Amino acid sequence: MTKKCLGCGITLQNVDKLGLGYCPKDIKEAIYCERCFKIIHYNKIDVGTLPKDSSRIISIVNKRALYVFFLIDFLNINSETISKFKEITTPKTLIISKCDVIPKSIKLNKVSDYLKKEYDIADNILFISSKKVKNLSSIVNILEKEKVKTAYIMGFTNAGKSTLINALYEKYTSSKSRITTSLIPNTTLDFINVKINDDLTLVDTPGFVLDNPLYQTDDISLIKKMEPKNYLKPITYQCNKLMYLNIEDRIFLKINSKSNSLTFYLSNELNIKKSFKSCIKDYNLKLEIDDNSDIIIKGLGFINVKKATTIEIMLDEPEIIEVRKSIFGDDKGK
Ligand SMILES: Nc1nc2c(ncn2[C@@H]2O[C@H](COP(=O)(O)OP(=O)(O)OP(=O)(O)O)[C@@H](O)[C@H]2O)c(=O)[nH]1
Ligand SMILES: [Mg+2]
Repeated sequence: MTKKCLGCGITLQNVDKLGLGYCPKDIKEAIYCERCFKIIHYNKIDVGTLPKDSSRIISIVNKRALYVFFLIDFLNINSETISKFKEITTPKTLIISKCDVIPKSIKLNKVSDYLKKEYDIADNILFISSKKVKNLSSIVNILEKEKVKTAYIMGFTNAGKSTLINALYEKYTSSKSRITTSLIPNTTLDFINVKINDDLTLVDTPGFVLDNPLYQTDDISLIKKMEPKNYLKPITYQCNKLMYLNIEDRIFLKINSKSNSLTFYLSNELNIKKSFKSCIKDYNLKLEIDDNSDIIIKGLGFINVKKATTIEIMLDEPEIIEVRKSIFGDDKGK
């Protein structure tokens, strides 16, 4: 009989030391694989994860699930994450996770209206924080209303799916659930059923991977910086003449615009430098921006640009950039 790891859902094995699911103990006694043990205790891994076949996960869920909660964290709202949400054909709710990092001045109902309109979403949208245990009961209210006994929790890696399941488990059973959570991409490796009570089972699922080289890196220190830990403190740069901004010496912007302002909604830990002299020669992307638009950097966040202008950008992965009408509408959602 096979036994699965409590932390990541992978089948445990004690044959292949370098393979997923390896545990040095007798499998009968084991609870976690070695990879989960290392993530939990040392926050590190040395076993690569499987490339995630997102169409397989979606087709399984579309066949099996009666209800899906799809998590997207506030800084990761973009066409790629929303289009995955739309591939789910069962009844579903979009959950904007980690709302504890959204600045208080932003009106969530306005963001919700914007998402419905701009991304053409007809489903429920909830804002939750598993860390601060905010709004979690609304998830259960939906399940009770819809009379659903099993719900799948889906989304991109690091959206907070496993943290949400652990938080709900704790809230409803007063004991700890022990699914492994971490910033390491693809912490959860397979489906995990978590019985909350006789009427409710939640199913954790492996996260999708953004088509973003910043995420497909072994450089966990960059991923740690990308992840906001507290309220975002948006930084505004007033632009009156040719100005250059660069994020972490990886993304370079050239802004040639008078009386414009750019506000960065990124993790506070990312380093942004401003200068009036370019430190690079060429730019590989030229964006024509309309009044009050957001430049999205997939996986990182976005930059709100007040006035129409042309912005040149240099980065190794131009495909992670997209432009949308400001998520705050005309009044910054305030
Ligand atoms: N600020 C904040 N951070 C959160 C919240 N929920 C999860 N996180 C953090 O986000 C990171 C990823 O959380 P996980 O629950 O492992 O994410 P996941 O979606 O299960 O990721 P995969 O298993 O890789 O698909 C962890 O560092 C969590 O502590 C939240 O509500 N607020
Ligand atoms: Mg997980």
